[in-house]
Amino acid sequence: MERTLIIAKPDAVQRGLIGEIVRRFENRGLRLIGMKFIHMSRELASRHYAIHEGKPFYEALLDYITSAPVVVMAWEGSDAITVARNTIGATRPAEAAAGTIRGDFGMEVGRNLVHGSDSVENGEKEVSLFFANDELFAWSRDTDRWIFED
Ligand code: DAT
Ligand code: MG
Repeated sequence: MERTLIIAKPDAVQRGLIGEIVRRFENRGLRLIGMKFIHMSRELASRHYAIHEGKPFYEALLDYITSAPVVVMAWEGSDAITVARNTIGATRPAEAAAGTIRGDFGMEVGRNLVHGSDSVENGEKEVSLFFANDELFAWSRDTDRWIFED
């Protein structure tokens, strides 16, 4: 099972899209293992986006992600990284396919609504950056055998 960190970013929260975003991952079949409502500090945001440090959009990205509360979630599933990235859509909403979150609700890259981890390694790292072990739950759903083959 892979793990991915999903963030409903400030614009998603402000626009009342928390439920819509959660619904899409639930519908897909991913299993929620952690969730909280936080207002990210600049320190935490800079750790989360460390790989983008020095890029022209870096400061604006930190301003945006720290501008208002967000919902951080950890989701688990087979191929969770790929499944979540495909559910979210391309980084630039203008290029995101219809049917994806960004393709259905977004217009601009600096307001692209959702974060999803981009690799198995980063999924593990990002989940542990935002969640303590006792904030994550290993549980099985009664529907798991109808969603996962093994
Ligand atoms: P993603 O969020 O799809 O994983 P990323 O990791 O490349 O994309 O970048 C992180 C965020 O930074 C992205 O969601 C929006 C912002 N961003 C990326 N490229 C940008 C650019 N060229 N101009 C402005 N913002 C950008
Ligand atoms: Mg990324």
